[in-house]
Amino acid sequence: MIEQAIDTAERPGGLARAVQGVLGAAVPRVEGPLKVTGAATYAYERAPDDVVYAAVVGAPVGAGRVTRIDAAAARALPGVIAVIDDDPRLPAGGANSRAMPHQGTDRVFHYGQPVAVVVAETQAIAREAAALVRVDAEATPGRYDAADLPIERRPKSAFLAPVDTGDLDAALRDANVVLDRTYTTPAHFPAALEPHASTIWWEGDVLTVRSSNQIVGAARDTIATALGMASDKVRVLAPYVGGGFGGKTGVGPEVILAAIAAERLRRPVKVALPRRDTAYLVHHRSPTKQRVRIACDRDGHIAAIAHESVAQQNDDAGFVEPVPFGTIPLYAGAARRMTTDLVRVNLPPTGAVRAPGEAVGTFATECAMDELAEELGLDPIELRRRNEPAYDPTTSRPFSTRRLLDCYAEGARRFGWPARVPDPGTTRDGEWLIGIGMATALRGNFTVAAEAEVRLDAGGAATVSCDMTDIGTGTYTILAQTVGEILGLAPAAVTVRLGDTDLPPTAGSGGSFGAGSATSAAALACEEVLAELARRMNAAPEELVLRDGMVSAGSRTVPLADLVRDASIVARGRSTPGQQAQRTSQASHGAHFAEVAVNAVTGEVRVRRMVGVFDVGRVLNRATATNQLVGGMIWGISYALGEAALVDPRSGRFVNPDFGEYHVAVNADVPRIECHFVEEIDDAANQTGAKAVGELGISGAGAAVINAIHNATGVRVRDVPATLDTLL
Ligand code: MCN
Ligand code: MOS
Repeated sequence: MIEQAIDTAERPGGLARAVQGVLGAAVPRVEGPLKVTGAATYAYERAPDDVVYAAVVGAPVGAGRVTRIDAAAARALPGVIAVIDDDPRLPAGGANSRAMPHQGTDRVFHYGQPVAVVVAETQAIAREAAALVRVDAEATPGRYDAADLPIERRPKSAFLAPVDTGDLDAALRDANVVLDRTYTTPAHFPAALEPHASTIWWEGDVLTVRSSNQIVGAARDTIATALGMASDKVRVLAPYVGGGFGGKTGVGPEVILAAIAAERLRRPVKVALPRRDTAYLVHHRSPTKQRVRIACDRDGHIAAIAHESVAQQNDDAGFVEPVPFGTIPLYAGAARRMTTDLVRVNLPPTGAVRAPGEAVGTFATECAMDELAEELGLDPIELRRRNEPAYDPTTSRPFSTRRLLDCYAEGARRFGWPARVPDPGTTRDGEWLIGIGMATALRGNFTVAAEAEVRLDAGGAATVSCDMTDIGTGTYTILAQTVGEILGLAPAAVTVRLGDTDLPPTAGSGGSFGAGSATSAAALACEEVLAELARRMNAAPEELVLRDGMVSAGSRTVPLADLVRDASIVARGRSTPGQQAQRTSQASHGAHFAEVAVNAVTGEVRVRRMVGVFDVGRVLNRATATNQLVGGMIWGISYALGEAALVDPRSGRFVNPDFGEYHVAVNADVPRIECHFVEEIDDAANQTGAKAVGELGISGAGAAVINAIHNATGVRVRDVPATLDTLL
């Protein structure tokens, strides 16, 4: 195995000498034909013999105690096989992890918390029977409305250490200009299109869970802990995932319930959450309240920046939305305070959803920068340029790569920013007020450990395997490209195996570290393959040139297939963050530009066009990266104008837990969106030099839309979504 910490600032030789131009190209998804012909089987699609179906029964109150469960009517329904409400491993749903057992307590943490599971011959019968289970509960007053609740200061969080440097109070006191604004964002559902679904079966004491999940290794460990098993007795499969957006990073309680049912009945069990159940059994993004204070001189040079926020969590879960994450490395200013406090509520857990921290945090910072620019009479881009730091303004670490100024310049040129009329409400098109706005995008780049195996078999066929998932992101394709690039093969000649805990471990699809880490491990495995090929060629690895299935060294050229005719080559690579990787400040960057039209009569907002320019290190695949970033920009439109998960403060129930009333942007809301790159390979990031992409597009995108609304109307929207009533 080739193991390399990311310290060397040296690209693997094979990648450095790559000649094919396969990596980076807009290669169409290699698994695309399987998906459009239905041959790619998702978690719920295979029906093992003898399969039965599970449905979850939830608590009918938001806080209190379950006093009695009467399943007689459910059991009497033809087709019902079992109602299980007595297993000590039943998950608690809300407390700690959603999968962990409630440990004998009858306490209700949140509405819809699982209390029983119904198993039946069909899905329809299981769901009907679940509705027939009578759950009696004693309700106690619930904490549902954050406005009335105490604030826990700076709770411990793995994701965000509070920042407090310099003398903030003095800087705020002494500055010529101080902006002090408060912004709010509501709860967001992850809203993946594919249901949270699993097919689960036992073979002896081995449990197999075919599940729609982003991170199979972590899922295996969670399931094993929840059921009191050894991890090596659990196998999790997720070859295809129809979106996750953070909601599939953990294990839902329905997985544990179905595993318990499968064990008791000795039959395979399928379970899929109805859309409305996802509101309670999947985590959501916390609502936030954010106060941003910026102190600067009359030329806009920032002396102090404070981004203080309050998020929500239930009593037991450890996750804290890292709201000011994106502000930490962004703008200059010696005095800095960035914090998240918590309000504890009786609601389902909050968790990572599409760029935790940055998605909603940049909304506040980037709108505040727009407000500050207006107050100073400065162009919003010029204000940002004046505050572009030479090194990380919080940690003082050097940036690995940062092309933010180029993103502004390129975006401004392509969008036509110089034509902007700064006075709001002055550009009209009939009854529509027209405005443009911009905002910065920033998403941290994390280096994580990953392993991959590469095999070359007789005939020259290559296979790359790891437990990474492809959640719509393009993992299959970029791994085929990485291996194809180094071994001189077309991507179609590389088989990619993913989403199986029996394969080499990666950190999965999360935190936008999946692509960089998995491709790095694959590139390192290819190095070992190259070394072996060189031995078989009696040449030095540096001499090899691989192209179109041929291997050359000096004047000799032989088909790759000939070199592996008698013996396959199998190699493993492992990429780990080294000290050097931790010594730089790493992020992906971008600039968003939006044009909106606001109807002066009705307040309706139409986004007319958007342009984004991004710095993501090496672009692994121009098509899939564009697809990711445009998708993120659409999520920006979505939270600026529509998304809000609302809680009934009397019951702790979500008022709008379905796509009928939880409004995500749809085709009719989305204009022409352009995505461009400022490419610079980042050698401190990982071996392929690829930085985060998946969650970058949403960061700042909503702020660009909101800033454009201000330019169109003169109205400052500080509470998203910007609904009609706020604009009239
Ligand atoms: N990519 C690239 N060049 C880079 C980095 C990435 O071309 N320098 C492209 C590749 O196609 C890669 C994709 O972007 O497959 C995403 O890579 P990366 O940024 O590393 O993100 P992950 O692979 O870790 O995927 C997870 C990330 C997260 S955390 C969320 S949330 C999210 C997202 O990706 N959810 C998604 N994108 C999503 N896309 C879809 N369709 N569905 C989701 O649920
Ligand atoms: Mo993404 S919210 O980190 O899965």
